[in-house]
Amino acid sequence: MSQQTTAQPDRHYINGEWTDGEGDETFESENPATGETLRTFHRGTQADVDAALEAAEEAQDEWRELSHIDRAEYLWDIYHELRERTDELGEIVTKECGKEISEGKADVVEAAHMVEWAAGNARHPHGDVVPSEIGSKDAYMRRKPRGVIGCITPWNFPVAIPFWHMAVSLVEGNTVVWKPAEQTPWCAQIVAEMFEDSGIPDGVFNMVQGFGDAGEAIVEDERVDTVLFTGSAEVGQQVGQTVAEQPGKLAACEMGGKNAVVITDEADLDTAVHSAVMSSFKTTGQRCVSAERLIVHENVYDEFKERFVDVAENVAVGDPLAEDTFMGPLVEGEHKEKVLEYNELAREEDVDVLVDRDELAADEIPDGHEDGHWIGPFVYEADHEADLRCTREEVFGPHVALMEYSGDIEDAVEIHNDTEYGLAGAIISEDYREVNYYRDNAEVGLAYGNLPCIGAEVHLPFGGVKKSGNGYPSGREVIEAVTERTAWTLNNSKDIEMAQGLSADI
Ligand code: UN1
Repeated sequence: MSQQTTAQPDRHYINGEWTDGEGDETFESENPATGETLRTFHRGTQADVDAALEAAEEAQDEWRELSHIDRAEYLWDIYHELRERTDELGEIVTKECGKEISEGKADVVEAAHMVEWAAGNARHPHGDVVPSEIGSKDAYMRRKPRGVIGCITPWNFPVAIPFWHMAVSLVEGNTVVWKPAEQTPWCAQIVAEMFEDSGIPDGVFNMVQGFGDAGEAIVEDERVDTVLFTGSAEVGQQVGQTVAEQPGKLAACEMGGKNAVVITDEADLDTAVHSAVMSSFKTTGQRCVSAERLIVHENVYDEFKERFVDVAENVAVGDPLAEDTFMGPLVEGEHKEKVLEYNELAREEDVDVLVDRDELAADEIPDGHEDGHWIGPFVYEADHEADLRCTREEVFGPHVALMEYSGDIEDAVEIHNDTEYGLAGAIISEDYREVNYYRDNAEVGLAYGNLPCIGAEVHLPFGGVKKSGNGYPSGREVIEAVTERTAWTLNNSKDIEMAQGLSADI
């Protein structure tokens, strides 16, 4: 594994070379649990993105000539490395983004699954062969790579999400330019080292470290054929707009949510409490699929509230490297400020606060972790009818509203869907009619029954509706965003016969 043993900052990986890039600024990555600086990196500029795109374009012709199986060979090497180094890399994920250690490792495992899926598909290709309406014709669909794929990824899954974007793109014959999140550059450095070790041809994979300006340079450049973006709704909307102004370019964006779990009066309350705690507090609420609304039937409301509040009061917040920690810190100080502001907004909006762990008790913060970005659960009761900002806007933290409903499943789903977002959600009920009603009517891309609304598997589509996204930059659906489909029709006769009864007489 790379150790930053000298004072030299880590570099970008462009055209098969490690480079300082054109800029002279550097930035640091921080351990959010301790505040310590982990490593220093060169900050990418537009000129670096330009060099990376030039390399990616150059590499296109030879890369697309290889078979899927030959391209997948490079990814199999990476797959084995991810598997062999899961514990070590999981620890680095935890150190750099603060997720507790089982989550750090799961991030690496999810990356391995994605690579396995993409590379495995090379041996198990699917296609469309369709009968022509004319007996003497054959017709089928051929996929071709779109070209250069720009990948912009978030910090909360710093290993898995880059592979969501890149594994399928590369196997399908595209070349990539990747701008990782500025909060997790060390994880990105290691991923880039894996590509280097795999011996993938120069220019096929390029990585430029940096901030939003480097991401913007990718989105704006006409050499990029598809942009894959996972991140905030605000930035995703800008990406979508910029790309829409460039004819022929595509964007697949997956953004945030104001996700909800519906708990009906047919729910098993053990399942309900467990699912709600996982949905709201795992990853300290920092998944785009995390739940910030719990919609609970009046008949079970009081009992659920008592049990949920009890767990929220006691759930272990602390050193993410310790095995018994449930919630690590928030990713950075600026983000903690934002979450605290939303908690304050909720108080100003006059909700009933049930759990307030903004200030952790001194004995909850482990020694040596005083500078971490700590926060505990914030739980409150809010009336859906009151239409409060705190129940409408995404917070991305352990901030959750309990909302009581009366009536039947239709009433619950109406509240569930009354949001601009539509990423993930869950229903907890033992009544299959309610569960099926939810499945068919919940306006979300990821719906769960008797489960938390987090924890998707990579071989399923992952994306949202409404403000949560305009495509699927993940799982098997990436193939649609990174390939052109040519409809190929071949005449097996000497005569030309046309479809739709069109006359071919001349
Ligand atoms: C995210 O929420 O930002 O479904 C990604 C999950 C993970 C991926 C989450 N597999 O919870």
